[in-house]
Amino acid sequence: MSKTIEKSVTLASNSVSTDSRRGFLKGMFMSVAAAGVVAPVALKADDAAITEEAEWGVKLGFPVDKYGYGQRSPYEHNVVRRVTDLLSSGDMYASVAMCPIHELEGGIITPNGLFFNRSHGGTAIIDPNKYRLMIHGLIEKPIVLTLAQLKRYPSESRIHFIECPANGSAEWRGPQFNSIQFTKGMMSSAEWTGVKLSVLLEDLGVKPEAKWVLAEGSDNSEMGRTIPIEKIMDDAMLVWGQNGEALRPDQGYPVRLLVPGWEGNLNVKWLKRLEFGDKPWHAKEETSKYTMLQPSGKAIRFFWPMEVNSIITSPCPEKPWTDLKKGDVVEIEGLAWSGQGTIQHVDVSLDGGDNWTEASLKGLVLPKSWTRFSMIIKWDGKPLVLQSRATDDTGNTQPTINQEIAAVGVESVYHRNAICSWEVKANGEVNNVHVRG
Ligand SMILES: Nc1nc2c(c(=O)[nH]1)N[C@H]1C(S)=C(S)[C@@H](COP(=O)(O)O)O[C@H]1N2
Ligand SMILES: [Mo]
Repeated sequence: MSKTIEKSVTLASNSVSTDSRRGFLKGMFMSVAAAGVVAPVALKADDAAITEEAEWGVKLGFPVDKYGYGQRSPYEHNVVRRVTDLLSSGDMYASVAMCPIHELEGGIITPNGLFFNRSHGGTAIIDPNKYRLMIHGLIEKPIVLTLAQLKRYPSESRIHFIECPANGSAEWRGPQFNSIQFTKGMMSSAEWTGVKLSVLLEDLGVKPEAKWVLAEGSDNSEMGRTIPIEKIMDDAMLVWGQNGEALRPDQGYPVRLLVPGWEGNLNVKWLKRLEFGDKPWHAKEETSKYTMLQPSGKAIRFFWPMEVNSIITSPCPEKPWTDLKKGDVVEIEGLAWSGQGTIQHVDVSLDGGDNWTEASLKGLVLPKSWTRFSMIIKWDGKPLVLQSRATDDTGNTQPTINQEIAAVGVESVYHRNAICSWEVKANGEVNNVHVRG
């Protein structure tokens, strides 16, 4: 069966037609430069950037005490979280502001102001002096902690992503948004600081019958999630630090639960209490949502870890190659992640999945973390279909769209981790497409 290319239907510049892949890819440039250096741009001697007349060079700048809390350059105003009506429940209190993952300047940390925000009842603003956390149920020493008491436990810092399992949920039946932010922006990553629950619970004592933990938020939605005790004791944390400062209100200030690698919704923000029990609670959300409906008509009810996944962040629909000239050397960059382990390798295809080359991993490679990958190519100006395919150290690899649909159908909202494709046109435009077949 020959493969076909489906175009996205929303935010796309033009048609929704289906091209034949064979004609589309004819004559594609396939050789990959082993290494390359982007040619320097020739500067003119009178370039404004290097003359004394530059306005910022002839007068004093801001005094050092202008901002007690520093601001980014006003020229970066376009780098913002974005919302779409199509993915909210009718208002902006139960909605999601998506992270511009293509605008992050390298590395695996999301600046706090750009961290995606998925909330069900708005952002609660909590007075840290009035904050209390109750830990009760099947606990030897049930307790109500102040923030100061909680912070007295030995802390540690860990880098983990949080991803809403609905990330990419609009794409099950075909490409929807011609945008990386709206297809993959329901995730972000931070260095979190807090106490491991295993450390805290050593002090409080968990009764042997305890099998499940109910985590409940104190926001308007009172979001409650139940989590098996094994995960709580393995690597779950109560965190108050986000990239070196207090959690942002959007992320659950002053304390949230961090459940590394598992569904975003389990990372309960504005945490009010943890109750230990011997069976799962039947929180409303849990029975009605966060399940995976399969082709058989049966749903998988508990499905927690986020699977191995990846996305090319440059180029992408918002970051096209329209300024490139034929023969330019260019870096293809992206993020890979797995909630089940550590990224082992990422392969990149320029031809819609027929041929693959291993990309290099850049910087830190950590478990349950974003991992940046890179491949440098010389682009000959011919159309490409770019794909990335990540594999983690549990041996799991991203499925093709067809493989994923064969396994779980298209009725699910959650846990879509099929290989993504960007079509690069000869003029450098980049479109979200689905390669089928
Ligand atoms: N108390 C509370 N916790 C919550 C939520 C919420 O609405 N209320 N939303 C959940 C969902 S669905 C996700 S995906 C993550 C999003 O985390 P973030 O907003 O810090 O990105 O928080 C989870 N924790
Ligand atoms: Mo979510």
